[in-house]
Amino acid sequence: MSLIEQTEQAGVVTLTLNRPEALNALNTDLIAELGSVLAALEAHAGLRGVVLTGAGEKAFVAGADIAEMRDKTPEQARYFASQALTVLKRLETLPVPTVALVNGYALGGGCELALACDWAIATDNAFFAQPEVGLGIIPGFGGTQRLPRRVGPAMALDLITTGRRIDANEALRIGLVNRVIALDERDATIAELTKQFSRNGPNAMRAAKQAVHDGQDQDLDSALALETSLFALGFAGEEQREGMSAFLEKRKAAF
Ligand code: CO8
Repeated sequence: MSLIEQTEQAGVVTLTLNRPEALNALNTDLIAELGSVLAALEAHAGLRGVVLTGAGEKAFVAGADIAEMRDKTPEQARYFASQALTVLKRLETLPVPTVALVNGYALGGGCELALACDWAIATDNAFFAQPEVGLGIIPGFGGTQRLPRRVGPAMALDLITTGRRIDANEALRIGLVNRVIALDERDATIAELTKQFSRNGPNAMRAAKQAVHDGQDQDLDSALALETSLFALGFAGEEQREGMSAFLEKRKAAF
């Protein structure tokens, strides 16, 4: 049975993680299915964006599956983490904007999954935490690296070493999420994102994501040179001509 529901509107795909009996906790099967779904999306030429959310109202993802992890040896834990990290890398490098729509609990691996998306929206019942130290482990799904890059090292270490839960408003204040919405605004928010992503130049969105992501790991001058290359490349295809002509002709661009 599928653990991920997939719907698509105008090239924007919504992936809904659906393992209700464990509050969508990430076990081997769910991680493998996410990997397969992402591999198929990589080959989707008309893809404009991806929204990742959790089924129901209570949880985005309540972490990695603790029952599955408890008896692992260090070698098995390393394998589990490395498989999962490969899937997250796939998500992070999808060439389209990706948004985590965090409904309810995003704990441990759930928070780390949200961090692998380009940005995040929280519903007003969301809670975030990295509670791993309370289980006698550290975050192993990228949390020690992506969380400090998102909120700064001091705030990341506050969350990681206390394991404390923060609500949606605190997540907004520290920059872990970009917006907070009411839980019942979920569908409308996805519809709005779909409208926005589908009216923009698809190649421009891809290039913008590449510039931001690749630039993060470079010094400023190299990163600006990368931006200039990608900016110039944008003038090589039909998209730029159509976008600018549409503006000048006072019509909607047909991308
Ligand atoms: N793993 C396995 N099962 C879980 C998990 C989980 N992370 N979270 C919830 N469940 C299960 C519960 O065991 C329960 O099952 P059952 O009905 O069979 O008893 C069911 O989901 C419902 O949960 P609760 O009854 O506990 O619901 P509550 O409303 O009382 O509490 C909470 C909800 C607060 C979310 C609570 O379930 C909880 O604290 N869950 C664990 C949260 C946690 O510690 N997450 C971090 C896990 S560690 C981690 O993510 C490490 C990531 C690094 C791994 C690297 C490789 C992937």
